[in-house]
Amino acid sequence: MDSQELNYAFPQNQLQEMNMAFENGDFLQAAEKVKKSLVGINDIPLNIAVTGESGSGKSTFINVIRGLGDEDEGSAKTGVVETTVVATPYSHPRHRNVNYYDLPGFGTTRFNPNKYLELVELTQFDFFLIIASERFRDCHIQLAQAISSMGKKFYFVRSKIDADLSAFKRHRRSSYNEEQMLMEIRNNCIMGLHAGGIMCPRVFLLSCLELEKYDFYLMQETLENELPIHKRHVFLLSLPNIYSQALKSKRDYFRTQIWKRALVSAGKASIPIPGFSPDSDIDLLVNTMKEYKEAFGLDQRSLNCLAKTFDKDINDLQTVIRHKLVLKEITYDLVVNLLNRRELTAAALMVTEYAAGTVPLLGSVAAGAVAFGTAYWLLYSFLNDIADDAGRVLSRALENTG
Ligand SMILES: Nc1nc2c(ncn2[C@@H]2O[C@H](COP(=O)(O)OP(=O)(O)OP(=O)(O)O)[C@@H](O)[C@H]2O)c(=O)[nH]1
Ligand SMILES: [Mg+2]
Repeated sequence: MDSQELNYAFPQNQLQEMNMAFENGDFLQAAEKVKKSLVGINDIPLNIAVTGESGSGKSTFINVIRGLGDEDEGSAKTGVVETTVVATPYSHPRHRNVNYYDLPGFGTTRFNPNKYLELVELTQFDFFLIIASERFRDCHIQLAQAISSMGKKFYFVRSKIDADLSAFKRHRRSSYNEEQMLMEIRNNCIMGLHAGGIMCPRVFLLSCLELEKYDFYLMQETLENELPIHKRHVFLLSLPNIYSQALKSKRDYFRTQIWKRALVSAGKASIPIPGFSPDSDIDLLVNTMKEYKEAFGLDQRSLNCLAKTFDKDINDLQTVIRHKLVLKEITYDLVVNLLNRRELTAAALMVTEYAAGTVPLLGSVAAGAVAFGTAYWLLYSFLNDIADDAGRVLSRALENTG
């Protein structure tokens, strides 16, 4: 490992952040301070209201965005007959603090948006998603205006794009052009909202049957950018792993957090083993590694779901996993074994030395500093392996899906 690699693994901005944590204290005080700042991402509420006309695909969307199929446990009921009659919260299977509220569908005639919105406690929502299928209608404008006038943000989702495209394909055989069709649909929605006085509306074209296509990534990016920073990561981590950018964004986010977890877990260390004392926080490392595995969809439940979504065999998906550790159950004993590996110790010493160049106080508790480097390198390399394998599994799942 050279300094360039170290600089990549532990960028200067994170070292500076860590230096600031040491501002008024030694190693143990810094670890204590960082521990307090590690607000569980699972404590930050994110409430998203999903609304739109009956049958537009609200419940289906709520299922797919939570990585669930229509028949999975905890899924919202969907169907061709009207199904959702009261606002119902559906929490994310891994992030219970992320709730999608399935609002009742409304009819397209004699729609009274204010009366409709009285049914729900508006203030609790971070934003609204208006789901519309087929053509743009007056009720969409009225709803968008009512939501905006109450000071809430909305995003307009034009759903069932797959159905539109196949209809176009059938009817305009010789002149069919997918890009052109998508543009027409998008412009129709934007112009409709403009006509209703909504400036710069955010419009996304989606298909719940092929969520990874069309504007889903654009929607993810836009929502992420427009959410307050503390909610941004909660949202990102709750997204399904169905396109490679989501994997990359998750990996980048987790990377920025490694030094904090490593510092806290090493904060209790008093003698090196060769890094960790029995009272160091190995559980934190165990939980962090489990969290990575779930966030990247490589736990059994998520792999099953992915296999189902893309109609693939789970065993086949697993054949592309290169890092053996990724398939193992993450336990306390496994982590202790890993911490004792010689290769890890050598890398850990380099990380420690490198970090101490910017954070001199890191060495104030010598064993702690070694434990820090060990934990850092363990999490860093595991995260890389997981992200790498998750990418490979996704490519396999997407093979031959068109
Ligand atoms: N082709 C296609 N069908 C979809 C899509 N999304 C939903 N559907 C179908 O549309 C029908 C209605 O979907 P729901 O999710 O139940 O619609 P809803 O908006 O929750 O309906 P209500 O609860 O009655 O308001 C179901 O048969 C879905 O399978 C999509 O993206 N593409
Ligand atoms: Mg419904």
